[in-house]
Parts: sequence; C-alpha cells; structure tokens
Amino acid sequence: MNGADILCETLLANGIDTCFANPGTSEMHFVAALDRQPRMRCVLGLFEGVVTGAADGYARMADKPAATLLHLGPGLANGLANLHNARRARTPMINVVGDHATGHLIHDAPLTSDIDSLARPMSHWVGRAETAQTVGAECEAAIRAARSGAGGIATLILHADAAWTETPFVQPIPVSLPELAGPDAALVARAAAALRNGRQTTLLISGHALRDRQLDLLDRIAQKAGARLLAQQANGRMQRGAGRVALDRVPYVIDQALACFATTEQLILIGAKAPVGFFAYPGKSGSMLPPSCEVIELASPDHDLTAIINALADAVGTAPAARLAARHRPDLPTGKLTPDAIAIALAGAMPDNAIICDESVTSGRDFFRSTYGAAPHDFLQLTGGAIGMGIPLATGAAVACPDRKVIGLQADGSGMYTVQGLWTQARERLDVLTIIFANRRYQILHGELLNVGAGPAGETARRMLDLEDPALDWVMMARSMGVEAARAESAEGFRDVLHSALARKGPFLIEAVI
Ligand SMILES: Cc1ncc(C[n+]2csc(CCOP(=O)(O)OP(=O)(O)O)c2C)c(N)n1
Repeated sequence: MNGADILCETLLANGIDTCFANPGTSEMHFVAALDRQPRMRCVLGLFEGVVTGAADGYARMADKPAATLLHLGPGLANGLANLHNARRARTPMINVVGDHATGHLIHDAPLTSDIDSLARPMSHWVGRAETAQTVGAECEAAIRAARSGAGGIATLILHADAAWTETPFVQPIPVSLPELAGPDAALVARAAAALRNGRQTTLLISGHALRDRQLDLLDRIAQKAGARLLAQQANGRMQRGAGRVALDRVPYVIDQALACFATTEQLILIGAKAPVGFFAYPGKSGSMLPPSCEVIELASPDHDLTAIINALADAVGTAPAARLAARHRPDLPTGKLTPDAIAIALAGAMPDNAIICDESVTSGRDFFRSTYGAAPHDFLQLTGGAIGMGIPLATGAAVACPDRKVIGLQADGSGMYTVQGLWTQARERLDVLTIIFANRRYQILHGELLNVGAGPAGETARRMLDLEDPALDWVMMARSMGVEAARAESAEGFRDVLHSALARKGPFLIEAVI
C-alpha cells in the first residue's frame, strides 16, 4: 500500500465514495489507487469549475461530502469560483490537490505555485500530506473539518511522493465528529419573549431549517406568535411544493428587499444571516433592515437547528397544524414564450421529488409564485453569486440521486461558463433536463447599469452585455457533447417539448428562446 491507497481507504472508511476529478501528472498515483478501488465512483469533469460545482450539488443532495481531485495550483484556481459558492452554501467537501514531489519543489518547475495561498480564502481548512505516513491522519483531519458544524471546504494538498511511497497499512476507522451546539436557554427565552411582545417580527431561516419537517414546526410557531416566516435570499437547499409550507425568500432586487423589511421591528435568525444588499447602490442602505430593528441570532448555521427549533416550539407553543400549499396547476398561457410560461408549464408537469437547480438569474425571479403548488421538490440555488454553477450543480445532484429527475433552470450567459458539464451528464447517463433561458444577453447587468446610476448603455457597453452577435446555438452545443436537445419558441411548443423531455430518462436540453 502507498500513501494514495491510504487516502482512498480513509475516504471510503468515512463513507466518501464519490470523487469528481480532473487529474494531471502529479496525481497519477492517486488515479492508480482509485483505479484499484471499485467502491469509489470517479466522475470526470472537463474543467475544474465543473468538478467543484458538481461536488457541491452532490453533497447538498447526499448530505455527505464528495472528494474532488484537482491538479496543482492552476487546477485548483480554475475550480475556485464554484468552491466559493460551495463555501457560501456551507457544503461539505474534501479537495485533494496534487503537488510536486517534495524534493522537486526546489527546481521551481513550471507548474509550481503557492497552493496554500490559493486554497485558503475558499477553504475552511487547508492541510498538507508531505509523507505517506501522514496521509491518513491529514485525510482524517480534512474529513473532520468538512463535517464539522453545517459543513466546510477542506483542501488537502497531496505531494506526489507522499502518494507513491509504500507505507504499512492500518485499516482506518470512521473519524469521530464534534457534536453540533444545541440550544442556549437564555437565547431561546429572549426569542420567545420577542415572539410574545406583539411587535412585528420575522423569523429569517436558512440551512437545515428549510427541510420539510423543520419548516412544518417553524410555520406552527410563526402562526402561534403572529410572526412572519421567511427564507434567506440564497439557500443551499430548500424543500417546497404541494404539501409543504409555502415559503417566500428575501427578494434580490434592492428596493423590493428594503420594502420587505420596512415595517420589521424584530428579526430572529435561525441559520440565516441578517439581510444585506447583494451590492452597494449609491444613496441606498447596505442593510435591508430599518435602523431600529432588533436582531436576535438564535442559531448560527453551525448549530443544531432541529434541536433549537424544538426548544423554541416548547417555549412559544405551536398552532395545531402548519399551513401547507395545495396542489395547484395554473393555466398555461399561449403564444409568446416567457419565463413565467416556463414556470407555469413546469408547475404542471414536474414529477414528484424533482430536484430543481436554479441559475436562471433574472428569468427565475417569479418561479416561486407559480410553483408553490407544484409536485414536492428540492430547490438548489446559486449561493455565492459566482455564476457558472448551474450545469455542474445539476450534474452533481444527479450523481447523488439517480432515481430523481433533476431540472436545471439555466440562464444562457451563466451557462456558458461551465457548459462542458453537459458532457459529464452524457458520459454518466445522468437524468438531467437543462432548460436554457436564451435571452441572448446579460439581462441583469442592463438593469444594474441603471441601478448603480451609471446611465443607459451606449454601443460599447451594449456589446459587453449582449450575446446575440453571433447567437449561441445551444441545441448544437448540447448535441456535440452527447446530450439530446430541442429548441422551443412559443409557450405551446415549450409545453410539448417539456412533456416529451420529462417522459424520457437521461440528459436532455431545451433551448427556450425568450
Ligand atoms: C464569476 C462571475 N463572473 C461575472 C459575474 C457578473 N455577472 C453577474 S450576472 C452576469 C450575467 C448574467 O447573464 P445571464 O446568465 O444570461 O442571465 P440574465 O441576466 O440574462 O438573466 C454576469 C456576467 C458574476 N456574477 N460571477
């Protein structure tokens, strides 16, 4: 056994059996070790942003980390934007980043770089395995870091000689994980008092509080207290649809977000952060809360949210039943294809337990309104604002949940960042339907140009915000990567393609020209 084998054994002993990878020469012994491990599923991504984004989607749905395999500093750097999104989602992940053999570093060979400095800002934990003897302990430390609290990004730098050197084998045992912090009695009492004092109160929630059972109890608390229940603007995973609590999110658009909290006197945070503007806008507040609003942080994302919600229910009492969304299929509009028509068609046709991966940017803003009564589904979002996550996220979610339909809501500009994720969907025969919102522009930035007071777009600005010359052909792109595809240009056309796409298994793409 060599260090690379020990690494595989340690991952497997801890239930980590999926590795999203894009390897190079320095990782060849790890590749060989993976090759000797039939229990480890290895998935090739053709760009590191696909690898890290897929590991994010996988862990959000599997509730356990995947490993990634990345090639030195440049490979890691290519994957950083989606590591940033995963870090914001508090996704657990273990990145194995190869480095040169320790004795080779003095030569400053072309691929040598400061991997630690590249890794640190997007990682909760960074470690180095310099010898085969320390690989096991370093891997265990990485797993512990990834699985502590809500979850973390652990980056383990593996030197080539630590991977290839023979070392005695001791069967690893699962690492012990620290317990989540439970309720703080004084804070629960303070939140309960706030919920009884008659002032306008919002319970702002995220993380595991957005799972079905927790939402149910939270809604019963909110009803009892006359408080509003609301989700953070961006969340890793949310369970919604018919038979579940119909929950709204804080709007993205700054004026709407400010209006949403204009009369809020007290805010109780459960796994969420106090709302702020996505960006600064001249003359507008950065905080979305009125200055006098009192904020009570009842639970950080790292707490045991279930235990804290239970404690709050005991302290405040609950209404007998939660208000659950009824099954509702809105009437499909005809004629022009719009984002709303797409949401309505999905509300009618989405199968039970679908997984929606949303990177629809401006086109998805009204998706919730039409889909409260859709079949129950999980909703996964862009959490860190770094676009290019949608196709990889859907890819990883489909690896985690092979029996569920994954539906990607994908803006075209964002989709182009990691379009090669479609190839992985074809290679792995993943059951993913990608819907491209082909507005052929960076629509959001047209609005932001005005919102920040930079004035209307001239010719140069327009050329930096429009994608129509030449127009992208998504059907040809998808087919070139082995994914069947069709184009829809009317509401009726979209509905028909959607029905046939949902009736089949395997990857499919619809270019929805809106
Ligand atoms: C990594 C990264 N690069 C650039 C941006 C800036 N940005 C935000 S939205 C956007 C384009 C969005 O266009 P598209 O995905 O087509 O969605 P639309 O606005 O048309 O709905 C860009 C370039 C970003 N958020 N993240």
